Amino acid sequence: MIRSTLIHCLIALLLAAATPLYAQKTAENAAPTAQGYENETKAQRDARMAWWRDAKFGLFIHWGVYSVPAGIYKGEPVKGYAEKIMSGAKIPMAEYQLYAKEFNPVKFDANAWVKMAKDAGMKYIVITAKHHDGFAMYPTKANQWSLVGASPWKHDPLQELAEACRKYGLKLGFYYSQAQDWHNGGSVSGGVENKWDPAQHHDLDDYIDNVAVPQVKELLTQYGDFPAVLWWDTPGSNRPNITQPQAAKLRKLVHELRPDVITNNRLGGGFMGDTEVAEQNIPPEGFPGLDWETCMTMNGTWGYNRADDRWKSTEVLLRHLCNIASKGGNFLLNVGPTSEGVIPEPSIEVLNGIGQWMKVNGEAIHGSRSTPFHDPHLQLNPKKQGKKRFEPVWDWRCTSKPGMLYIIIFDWPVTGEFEVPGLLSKVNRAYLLADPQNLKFTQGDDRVRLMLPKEAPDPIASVVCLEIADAQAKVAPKPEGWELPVEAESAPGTDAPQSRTAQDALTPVVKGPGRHRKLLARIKEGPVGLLFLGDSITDKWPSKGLESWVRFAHYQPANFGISGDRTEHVLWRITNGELDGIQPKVTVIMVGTNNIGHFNDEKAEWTADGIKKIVEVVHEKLPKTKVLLLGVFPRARPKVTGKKIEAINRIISKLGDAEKTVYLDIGQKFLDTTGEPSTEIMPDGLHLNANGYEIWYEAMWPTLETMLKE
Ligand code: FHN
Repeated sequence: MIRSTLIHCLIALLLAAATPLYAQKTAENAAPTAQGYENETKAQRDARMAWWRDAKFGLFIHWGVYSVPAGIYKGEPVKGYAEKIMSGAKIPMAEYQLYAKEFNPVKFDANAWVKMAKDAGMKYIVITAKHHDGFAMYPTKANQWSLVGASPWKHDPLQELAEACRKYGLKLGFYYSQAQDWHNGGSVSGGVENKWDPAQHHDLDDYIDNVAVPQVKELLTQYGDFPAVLWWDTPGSNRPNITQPQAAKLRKLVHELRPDVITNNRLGGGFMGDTEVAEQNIPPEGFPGLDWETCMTMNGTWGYNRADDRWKSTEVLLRHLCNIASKGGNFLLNVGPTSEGVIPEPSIEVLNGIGQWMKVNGEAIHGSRSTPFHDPHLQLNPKKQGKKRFEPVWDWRCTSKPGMLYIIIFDWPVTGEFEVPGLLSKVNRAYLLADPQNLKFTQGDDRVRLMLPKEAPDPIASVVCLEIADAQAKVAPKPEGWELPVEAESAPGTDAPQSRTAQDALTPVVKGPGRHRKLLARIKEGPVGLLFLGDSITDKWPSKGLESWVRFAHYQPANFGISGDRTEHVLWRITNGELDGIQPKVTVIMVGTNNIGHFNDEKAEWTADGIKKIVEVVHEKLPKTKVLLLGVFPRARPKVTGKKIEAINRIISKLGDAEKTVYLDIGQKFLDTTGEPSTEIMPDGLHLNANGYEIWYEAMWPTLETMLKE
């Protein structure tokens, strides 16, 4: 009793002391926090995104002075991506600068590069204007660490590429490493302070104001209608670097100078951007409802590495293209040119191969939208433990356009008969993209049976067009009990967890010391669209192996549940600014259980009061969020009577105002027929097991989904 009274006094003091501070912070943040596109209507956004959505296939180019060492330092191969050799080998700045003197790409031919991309069926190019080594691949006025300032090659390849792109009808985008900059005072891998050369020690704010801001301004204003895309990178992968106000300065530039530019979700500071990025992987279901892109290397590196010959085949990359398109995404496929300006031959061969296929079958990719079918074409490999248990099945994929389905068949049937299951729309006509003659087919029992020629028109992938009677295909519903695997299909090592799956986002990051700080860093890494705030109830759930969490993935979820936290702790954390700067659309609050458990003598009013304060502070700190407040759950260990929980929930239910706070009591679902907490789903009397979480999900998802979609 005395203890809880003391705690409440302490909270009151903390709140009183902290109020002016966070009020002031909120005011400071107000201007840069503006998303810029918040007033954009759906029609405006659709118009702005139209070319990108139709493009489907683009070329990523990682090119810079790192192509001089090309993965080798002092005669030894350096582990990791070749473009990051400076940090990989901790090369001092003065020494690294010498590479610039050798960077003389006399064989660079912008027209040839763009034509190569066009012939491959690519519709846009994104090139590194500045990577983490800070070297500007264009003549910047911000400093001398650029092509013109430090290399013998006084060119502006961005300008030359822009002209070539206009000539060949492609869009040009710029990659800009806005937070990491190992030369100019930006952050470095492993943390802002983790620099390896005293010459690197500058202030991050100074770097943002005097390098990043002027350079981004140059990039946005010096290239006419380009860039069409601004591709941010590494806002802080598990390391706190760019802050919300710093990121806001860059976001503001884009908004003011080129609001039409498409940006990805990697700026940091809680800014969502326009497109989701999946790096080196293909999410099982894509990001339904969102614009997304998989970027991928052709071998094991982005920048040129002379020793890397792990080239993926045309077949593999073409299947990726079809697979990504079938999930509604874009494929940004990378090349790493040499310091002479030559794109490695194996890359060219693959692009030629894909280009030949696209000439015949490009219609199935360009302008297409995702498959209407539910099957993600993945199979479980029971022998594999942990990650990547699911493997893609290379049987077929589907893309769509109004009134048309494109069935892309990888595994051509020897029988000549191919079945498309689950199609309810009437098929009017079937034909191959490679041959417009009508194909015979029958339709019935929710499926279409196609009679195909014995020989596949293409050894890798052949496309059958189905003209259907409905603009949007009608398909059979998801089978009962069907669950989507959470693992991505392929995810070779990357230091970039920004493309977070639900599993990534909801799994507690680390155990042991510093866990809370790291968890927070991960949340701040953003963007966060859906925040769960709680105690062990949220902290523990991912360890239950729930594959259904992927259902949240589309909403950029983050989990800030800390085992053992009581309402006081949660309140203390958020009052003291831990969540400042993130802008979830919805915050789900699940607290209170620990208060009723640990302090059985705590009055219901007190617990309710703590929860009420949490809701208030969340609204104050995260002004754009809506709150889904779940009623306190019942518990059997130690036993807390239903009456007390009812009393708390009766009070907090009044917080629901249907506008910014929705209150939902789902506690009844966790009781057995006698009204006691069910040991079936709460074996320890306190925490839900996998079934319990499914019940929890079913009970709260309809409300949460409505709030997310509002
Ligand atoms: O560290 C970089 C890496 O070098 C490369 O640029 C990729 C491309 O997506 N992005 C970063 C890692 O996420």
